[in-house]
Amino acid sequence: DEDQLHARITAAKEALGERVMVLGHFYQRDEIVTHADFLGDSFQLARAALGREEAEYIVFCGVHFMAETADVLSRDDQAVILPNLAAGCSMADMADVAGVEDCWAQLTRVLAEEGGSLDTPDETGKVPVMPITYMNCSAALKAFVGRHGGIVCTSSNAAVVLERAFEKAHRVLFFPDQHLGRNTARAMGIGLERMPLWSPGKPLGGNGNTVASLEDSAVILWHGFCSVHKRFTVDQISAARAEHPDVRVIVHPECPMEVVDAADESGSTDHIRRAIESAPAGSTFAIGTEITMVSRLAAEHPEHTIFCLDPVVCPCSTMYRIHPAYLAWVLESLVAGEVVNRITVPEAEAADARLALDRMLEAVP
Ligand code: CIZ
Ligand code: SF4
Repeated sequence: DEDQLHARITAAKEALGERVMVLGHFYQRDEIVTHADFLGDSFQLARAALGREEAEYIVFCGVHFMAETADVLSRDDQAVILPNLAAGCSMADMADVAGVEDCWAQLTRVLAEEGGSLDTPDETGKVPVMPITYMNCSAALKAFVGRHGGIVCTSSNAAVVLERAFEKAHRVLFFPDQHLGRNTARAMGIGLERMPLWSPGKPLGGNGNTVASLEDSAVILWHGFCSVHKRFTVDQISAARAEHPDVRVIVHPECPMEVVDAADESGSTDHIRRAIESAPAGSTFAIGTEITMVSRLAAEHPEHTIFCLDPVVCPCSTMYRIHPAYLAWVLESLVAGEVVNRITVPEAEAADARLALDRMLEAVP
């Protein structure tokens, strides 16, 4: 049962001591978070993976792309372990290398008619297109971005990364999350008419693929989305305001544009956490992000009223797959000298992915 699992995890962690570091994402369940040496968003966790030199094992309680990123950034002799290999991310799965290569090839053909190549600077010194990927994607895609001069971003630094990109590129191809791309670009003053949507497998300019030419575009948006954040609606915000006139509505930028518009502010999970921690006691918050995190914030801050915008509780199903039984199993295996569920990114791919991650860390130190 739950108490037994808690005791087993605690004992295994104690036996391993400094040799193991357990990382927990904000969306992980409380029974996991209580064992985390470090809790954070994907960006903070990527950096935490760099931080603990004596750790031989990094047990990543989050989803697959996050564990891959930790492997890319950590030393070769540090093993990154994902307690349940079935913990993926449906948004990350919406962009694969074959699809993005195909997009790149089609855009190259469009450009070839105008003469040039996508990642070769023109007479202005800028490249026609720079690929930008949200952290929520496979290491293979980060490698694609690295090879083509692009940058990784997270929801806490997307604006800074896009600014940096436009210093060196006329336009960007942004994947996998259309909403983060659209919300960030719009906040920079880029008009919707300059943000065509790329639907993989669809012909240029047809069937939902609104990219007709490069000419008028600034941000080409990949069609991907987060199934959790896509559920939030403007009606939910109206209902929250009707019931709590003083409510402060904060949503994650993975939410649709009209939801971000109707909210008081939008920001990363860490932004949400800090906004709540710095508010005067007695504040009321309606939050548009994953329920597990919202419930934890509500429990940690009894001085405020905090609730999730979506009344139908819907956790991220893949984050939820990190059950304490898996954490107990991987830790006990380590105690027994066996490394299970190790996530390894091939070195050539890791080297290219690191280029794209390093450009982010350089833009946002
Ligand atoms: O939706 C996610 O998976 C988020 C917010 C990840 C992260 O921590 O940036
Ligand atoms: Fe992926 Fe959305 Fe879950 Fe985050 S909350 S891991 S983007 S499905």
